[in-house]
Amino acid sequence: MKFININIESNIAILTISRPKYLNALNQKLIEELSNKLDLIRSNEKIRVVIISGEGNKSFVAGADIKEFANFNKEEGELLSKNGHDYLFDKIANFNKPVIAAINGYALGGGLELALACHIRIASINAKMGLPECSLGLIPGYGGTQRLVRIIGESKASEMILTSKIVNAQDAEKIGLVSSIFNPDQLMHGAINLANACVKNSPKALEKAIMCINKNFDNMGLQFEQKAFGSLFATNEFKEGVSAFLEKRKPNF
Ligand code: DAK
Repeated sequence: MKFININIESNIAILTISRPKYLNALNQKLIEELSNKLDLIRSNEKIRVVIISGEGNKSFVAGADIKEFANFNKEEGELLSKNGHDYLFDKIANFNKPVIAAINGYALGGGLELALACHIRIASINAKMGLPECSLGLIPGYGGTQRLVRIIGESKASEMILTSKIVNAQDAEKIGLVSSIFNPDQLMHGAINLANACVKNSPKALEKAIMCINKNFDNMGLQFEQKAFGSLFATNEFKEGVSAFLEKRKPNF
């Protein structure tokens, strides 16, 4: 199965997440493939910037694949969280080149967390973003409780996480969740313009700047999040939340 398309345009690698039937939800194979592609890009000096987007005009990534983790227990949940961090989310956050998320529709749960791990986020005006995990009996497990707070501040982040609120592109720009918004047909053009602005700069300076920007980030918080995430897999509320999604009904907590 091939879930990631890669296009190289001069010094820019455009990675498109392609599982449109499921709104590009992240399963383990997709995470592994994206991780492998990033490993190849890391050591390719010709590539100076990465853009990540989703296939189609409806979704960037609608979250982690709920069907895949529906029957996980606590240990499997914790392991899934750790693997996701190591293979993908931390890899992107600490990447040696700028990574731009071009959010072209739904960025929910793990999908928004993927965008939060990127260094720059832009969105199309039809994008919708949120961390609805608490509505499934879970918490954001791929760094969302840490990175969202850091990016938009505790007040707005707590509101989004605790109410499972979904924000539109205009509000996301206002609160600094994305740096700019575009008409859908202009989004990739906007991302490439940003990428070209980075390409003009010194690659070594960009790598160090990313390291410095990340320096204050608290890894203890991420580890704590992994444990808390895993522990929820042992609860009946998680089973109810996920069953409700699969049965297309509202959960009864
Ligand atoms: N997982 C699996 N399938 C998904 C999905 C998802 N996150 N989102 C959508 N799909 C599937 C739908 O089930 C449907 O499949 P079929 O029923 O056709 O088989 C297909 O994609 C089309 O979706 P809809 O028919 O629902 O499309 P609508 O336009 O009606 O609605 C929607 C679009 C985005 C509002 C809706 O699909 C939706 O609410 N999706 C779920 C959004 C969500 O709750 N996302 C957060 C998921 S929880 C972890 C760390 C983090 C996480 C997990 C693990 N570890 C550390 C282990 C993160 C968790 C999440 O991301």
